[in-house]
Amino acid sequence: MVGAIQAAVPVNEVESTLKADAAQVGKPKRRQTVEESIPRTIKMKEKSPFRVWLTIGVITLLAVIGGLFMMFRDGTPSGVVSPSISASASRADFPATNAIDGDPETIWSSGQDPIQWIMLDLGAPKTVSAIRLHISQFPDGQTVHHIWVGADVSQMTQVHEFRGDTSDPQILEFIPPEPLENVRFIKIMTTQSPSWVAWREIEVVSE
Ligand SMILES: [Ca+2]
Repeated sequence: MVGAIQAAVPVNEVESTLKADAAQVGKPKRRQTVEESIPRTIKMKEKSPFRVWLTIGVITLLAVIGGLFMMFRDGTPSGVVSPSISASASRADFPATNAIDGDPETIWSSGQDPIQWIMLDLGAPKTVSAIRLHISQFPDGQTVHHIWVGADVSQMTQVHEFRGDTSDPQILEFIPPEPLENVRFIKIMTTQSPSWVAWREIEVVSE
C-alpha cells in the first residue's frame, strides 16, 4: 500500500517543487515596514478628526473645571464680592435686602421706633467716597442718624451724624473730606425719629 501512494505523485511535479524550494533558500525576505505592521483599525482611529477634537474637548473641559475650582475654593470668585445686609429688626414684608436692591420704591422697615440700625457688609475692605441714604419716613420731623464704618464689626468708628428735619423721600448724602479706606461694614443707626425706622435705599460709592 505504501508503494502505491508514493507512485500516485507524479515524478515531474515533485522535482519542480524541490527546485522552487531550492530557489527560495538564501533569498532574503522583504522586511515588513512599521506602517504595515500597524493594524488597519488603529491607523483609522489615529487619523479620525473626531478623535482629535474629542481629545481637545476633554482637555479644555478639564482646564475650565480646574479654573472654576481655583476661583471658588475661597467661597467667591476672585475679584468679585457680594454685599449682604442685616438689621436690628425687619417687618416680614419689608426685608433688609430691600435697602440694597437698587430700587427706591422698595423699602426696608424695622417696624419699630428708634433706636434701630441696619448694617451693610461690602464683602471685602473697600475705599468709600460717598454714602447716600434714601429716606422712608412718616410723619416728617426731626431725625438723627449716625454712620459707623469699619473693617471689622467689633471695631467700628462713627464718621458722620445727620441731625435735622427730614421728610420722605429726601436723600441724605455724606461725602467724607477724604475717601474712607479699609471699609467693609457700614452701619446706619437711627437714634431719633417720629417714624418707624426705615430706608428706601442705601447707596455706597466705593472703589
Ligand atoms: Ca430699595
